[in-house]
Amino acid sequence: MRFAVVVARWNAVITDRLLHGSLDALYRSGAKKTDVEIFRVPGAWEIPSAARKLGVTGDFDAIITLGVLLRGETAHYEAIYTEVARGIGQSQQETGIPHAFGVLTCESLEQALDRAGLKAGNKGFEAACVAMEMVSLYRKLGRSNLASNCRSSGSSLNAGMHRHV
Ligand code: DLZ
Repeated sequence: MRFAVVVARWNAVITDRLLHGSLDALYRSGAKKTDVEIFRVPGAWEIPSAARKLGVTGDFDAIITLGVLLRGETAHYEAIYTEVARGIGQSQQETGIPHAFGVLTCESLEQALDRAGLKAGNKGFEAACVAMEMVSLYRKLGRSNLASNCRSSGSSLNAGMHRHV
């Protein structure tokens, strides 16, 4: 599995921790350093366009997006958040490559720290786990789609239904 991690520099004290969590999850699960590439962008706003650029290269099986938006300190917080979330989702749909959403939206720096490894787990770690799970699922679906195509050209009309992956 090959992963791109897109990480915002804004609020780096938090995003560095998220990145650390993501790398921890990937390496513990057997990823090699050469399987993971890190791409830094100025802020969360830039994540979707970078993710899409990376997605269309076809070089990666999944993209992990990491950033932090702090409500109290971010002008037009709702507008930025909505656009970032929409853009990441759109990139995922358009490229067909799973994008794990690790962009925190927090009320305060303290809350963000909690979610970046202090008290409430590390959302970067969780995003990386989601990315690995989705790559694995896509691979299974890819195989089972082929299998069901073959079956449906045979006798059973229901081939491929009730599959559990
Ligand atoms: C401008 C801005 C603000 C106010 N707040 C945040 C934030 O909380 N988190 C974040 O990742 N980025 C923030 N930015 C920067 C924008 O995402 C973007 O990088 C700049 O507006 C330049 O396009």
